[in-house]
Amino acid sequence: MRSLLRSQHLLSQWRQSCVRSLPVLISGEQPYTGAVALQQSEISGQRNQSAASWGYAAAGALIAGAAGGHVAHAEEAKAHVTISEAYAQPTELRGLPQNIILYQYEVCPFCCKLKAFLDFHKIPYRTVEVSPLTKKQLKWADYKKVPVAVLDGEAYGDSTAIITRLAAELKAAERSQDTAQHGRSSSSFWPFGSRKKSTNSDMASTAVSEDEEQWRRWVDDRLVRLLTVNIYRTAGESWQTFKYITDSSCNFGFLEAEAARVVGASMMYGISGRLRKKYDITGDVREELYKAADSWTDAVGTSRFHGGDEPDLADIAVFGVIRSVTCTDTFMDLMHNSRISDWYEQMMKAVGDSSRLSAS
Ligand SMILES: N[C@@H](CCC(=O)N[C@@H](CS)C(=O)NCC(=O)O)C(=O)O
Repeated sequence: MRSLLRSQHLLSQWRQSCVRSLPVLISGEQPYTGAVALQQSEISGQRNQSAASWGYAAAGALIAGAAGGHVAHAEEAKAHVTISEAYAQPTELRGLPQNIILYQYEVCPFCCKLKAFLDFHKIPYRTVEVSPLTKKQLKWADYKKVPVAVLDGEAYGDSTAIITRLAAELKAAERSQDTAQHGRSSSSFWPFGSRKKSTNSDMASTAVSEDEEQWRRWVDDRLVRLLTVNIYRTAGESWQTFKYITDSSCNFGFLEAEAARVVGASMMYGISGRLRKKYDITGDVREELYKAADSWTDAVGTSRFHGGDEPDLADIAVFGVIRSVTCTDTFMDLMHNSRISDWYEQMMKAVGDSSRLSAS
């Protein structure tokens, strides 16, 4: 199987996914029913996602400063973005949202983690690409990090908390459907249209065990950080990362993109040592990443997924953040030098095509 993953076909598939990702602008549906009237051009329907990470915002702010940009936030009242405890089951369920708008950076690992969840469950969503320079798309909100998910008009922040909420909603909806359909086959249930998996396996995939939660924490506390220090490890890799970041966003003009590459890549390379210290990553960062990937592979064991026959939330989290760096040397090295590639390939197949809505 590993040799299959390393075949030319898959390598070229990964590479192709790196050049297919520029934004497609879509319909003018209003994503947020509160204070914001969003411009059509801000809603994007990108079908593909991949690549890099956190330095995005830091560099964006720096470039805005370097270019003399001034981020002016209006004084008007901000709409509240709810940040729940990341792993706590929501106390109140509102029903599966029919309209999901994701405010995101295309390549942010936390956003990619959330998109992996939505893609796997075939939950349709639209995206709004946030400008790291001005954050103007989030000026209505009292929380400025991405992702922010607007679920039927209510705004939520923190990728893990949003996934926890949606997984609980999904489970509750499936349970009530099972009850309603008692005595009949429930395999046709899916509130969002075409569905490729059966209800029972989906319920299993949203069950939360202690082990699953531990690995989800590991993704946020360790894996994302390891990926971050790796994609800025050398000057060349830092440049590669920023090139992908700017190519993936519709919010960089030509000069801004050039400035972001030069300033952002140098800055992130310059502070990569400090980041390692801050994240307590000692030793060779690539080796540490391979070790982390192998420890995950060991946790998956002989099953197809950590969740067994179906991915669980830990599988989805690990997959989502790794997919965010698809276009980097870090990704290719990771696939070649750790034992994670078989699992990753299974995840690619399980998640399938994106459920992001394209132009209507
Ligand atoms: N715990 C949050 C972390 C989100 C986060 O740090 N996002 C970064 C982008 S990768 C961000 O928005 N940083 C602040 C900024 O851009 O100003 C989550 O899981 O959603």
